[in-house]
Amino acid sequence: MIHVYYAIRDGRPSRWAEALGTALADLPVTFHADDVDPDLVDYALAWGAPPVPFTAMPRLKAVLSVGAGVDHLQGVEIPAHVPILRLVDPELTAGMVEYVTAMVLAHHRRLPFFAACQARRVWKPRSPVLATARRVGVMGLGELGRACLDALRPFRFPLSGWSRGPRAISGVTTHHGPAGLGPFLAATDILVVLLPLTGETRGILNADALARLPEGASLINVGRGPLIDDRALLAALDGHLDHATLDVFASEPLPEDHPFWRHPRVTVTPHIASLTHPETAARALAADIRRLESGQPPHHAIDRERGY
Ligand code: NDP
Ligand code: OXD
Repeated sequence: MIHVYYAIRDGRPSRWAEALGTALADLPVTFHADDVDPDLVDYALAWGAPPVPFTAMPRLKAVLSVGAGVDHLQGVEIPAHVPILRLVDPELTAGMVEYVTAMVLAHHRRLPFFAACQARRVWKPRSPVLATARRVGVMGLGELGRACLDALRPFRFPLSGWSRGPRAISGVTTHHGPAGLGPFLAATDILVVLLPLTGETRGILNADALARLPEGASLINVGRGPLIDDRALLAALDGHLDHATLDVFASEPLPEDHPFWRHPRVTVTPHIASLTHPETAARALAADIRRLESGQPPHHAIDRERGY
């Protein structure tokens, strides 16, 4: 028997039980939501600190993040031999592509500016910048960043990207590492932030980095809130930056008194850029469970040294 434990304090265990039951229908699987015997657990679904410590599960074969990011497990003790698997699901990718494409086009066509004009009943036509002159840069060239670049290609924006190591992507100017960051930012009019939150990326968009963005640039953060220094961003929005669309925040829910809520150059969405659907995510996670059960390495284990 394979024992899967829903090690998440809230959420919808019954949806996951059904979805995993379907995805692993040919295997003998028992799903536990509450009152699990830690001695039994083979696989734990995780989002944040678990109700029962992972270190108390002697048979644990993997911790499976129900999201693409694994920063929610920072500080959670997980034995070194237990792999941490993250979610790579075509539907999660599709959701992110929809959001990023919608927001890049909204920034390109200055929809936040026209919405502000409408609120004041002001008729202020502005000639749109040609797409071929609007440089879009994506920070993070992983599963999600690359898919967003693919979706943006038909609009004819000059595209660029930045990653940790070198990446070659057809039709995209790529930069990497600390040395590549300044030149990348300096040539970006619409910045899409799709980095994971790690020790290296926390606060990466500080005042110096934001100052590299050209006059009138805007940014869309769908990675994680602490990638950006909030105060530096607010200062930049009162200066050379045109707009920020923020889906993720250092503290979620965004506190009621946070200046982002009322800032005229900020659009807030409540961490909905792409949501996990248990029905499709279970298929993706089940694929790695199968691999582990048949003695093969999983496809989506993170590198614990790098943190993503
Ligand atoms: P991946 O792990 O596939 O890709 C991560 C990318 O970031 C890689 O290109 C990697 O570089 C780059 N990177 C990591 N560290 C650094 C660094 N120090 N310097 C430069 N580049 C770096 O992640 P995904 O694309 O699947 O997901 C990205 C993030 O999106 C998630 O971690 C999560 O935080 C966020 N997310 C947000 C959602 C939302 O609803 N807002 C939904 C889903 C995810 P390299 O290629 O060299 O390894
Ligand atoms: C994720 C998220 O990481 O929902 O999947 O943010």
